[in-house]
Amino acid sequence: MTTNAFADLGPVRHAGPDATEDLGYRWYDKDRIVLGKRMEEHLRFAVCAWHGFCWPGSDVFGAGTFDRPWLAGANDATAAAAKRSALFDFTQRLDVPFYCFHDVDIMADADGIADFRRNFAEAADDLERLQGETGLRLLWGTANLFSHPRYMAGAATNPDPQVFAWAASQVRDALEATHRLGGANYVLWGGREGYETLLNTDMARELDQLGRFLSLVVEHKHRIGFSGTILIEPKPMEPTKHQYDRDVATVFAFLQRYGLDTEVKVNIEANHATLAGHSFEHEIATAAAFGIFGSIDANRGDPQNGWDTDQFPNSVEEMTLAMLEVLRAGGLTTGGFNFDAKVRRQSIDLADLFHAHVGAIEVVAHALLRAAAIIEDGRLDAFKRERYAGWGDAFGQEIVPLDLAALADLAAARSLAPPPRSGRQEWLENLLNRF
Ligand code: XLS
Ligand code: CA
Ligand code: CA
Repeated sequence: MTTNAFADLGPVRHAGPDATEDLGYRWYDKDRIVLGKRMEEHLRFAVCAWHGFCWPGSDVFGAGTFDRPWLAGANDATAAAAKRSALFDFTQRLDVPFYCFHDVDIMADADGIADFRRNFAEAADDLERLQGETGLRLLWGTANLFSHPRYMAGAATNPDPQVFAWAASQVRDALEATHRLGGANYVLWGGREGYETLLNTDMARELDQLGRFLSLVVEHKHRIGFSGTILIEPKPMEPTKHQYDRDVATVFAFLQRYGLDTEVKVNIEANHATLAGHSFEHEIATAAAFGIFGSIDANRGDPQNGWDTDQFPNSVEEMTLAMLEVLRAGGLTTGGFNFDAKVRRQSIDLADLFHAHVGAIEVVAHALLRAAAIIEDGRLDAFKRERYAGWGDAFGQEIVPLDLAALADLAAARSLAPPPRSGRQEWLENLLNRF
């Protein structure tokens, strides 16, 4: 599967630590065994259809700056087919195993429901053909329930039940296509599932609608026999001011309330974590603690900007902290590292798309090697274990069955005076920096 667009860009391959070419991997060596598993299986990299292949480089002040051959002309069937080919060709040239899409990314868009469904079905058939030709796999599919004006007041949470039904139509088709294409996961991101002002919003009703919608999706997943994971992607704001899926902890409470906490996991995006005032690794650790860690959207925000800049990850240090939590969570199962990131508006060359992805793949691979080395070294984890060791000794065991009054009496009877102990954060940070 090749298009002329990329000419002599790639294929990108592992070229060893002393490689001189820009488009070669120094760290990412897909067959290298790390902690007993091939790097490719640890990381399960995916290219997303939307940022690199649909976004034309526009912003709120200006038109698109990218002159992409597959964006030429109207959004018709021919342009959509060219875009799908380019996506597969690019992903193959990067030697990455997976891709991800929203329904509208890969099809000729249409306003009417019958045309929309027909165009999507045609596009899904073509994806099946492309997967067969290239061996590329689908990490996840999703439906875009936020761009069309009908969704301006939400999809599942819309005050108008007709919009709720429209969203059901899109999700039914996208979920069934994901199943047919052998997708490993299905994602729901609630971009418009939130509100701007309580003056026009019945929050309790909207949350119930969202809970019902998600239950319907889970029910349908079982009805069609889809064995992939349903993932919710938390984000606190943008486009709506308050989004119901604000962060991992909020999503977990929501899942529990609607009885879905064993059915649905989370897709954690780095920049969404930081927008919520958390670190990326905090969100991964929270999901692991609740047993709902699913997948990763790898990107970064801008420390001086308060919005979703979706830049490619470029800090090995930050990624190492996240990777440690991924490994501690037992690693990825159905999930992967999807690059939900876009090049800057001035990066207009097709080569820039390659540099962005290659750099990000290298950062994640390098972080994996560092995190694995930290785990193999063992000192960091040993310190943590030792910190809680009291719970395993005689006193710790003795208090496990006691009620509050018995505990209080015991503390008084033994005149407990626990000695303060250092948390040794600076020593731990120094230890980390040695890797
Ligand atoms: C937007 C989200 C979106 C989801 C999929 O901020 O990141 O792209 O990943 O709908
Ligand atoms: Ca995302
Ligand atoms: Ca984003």
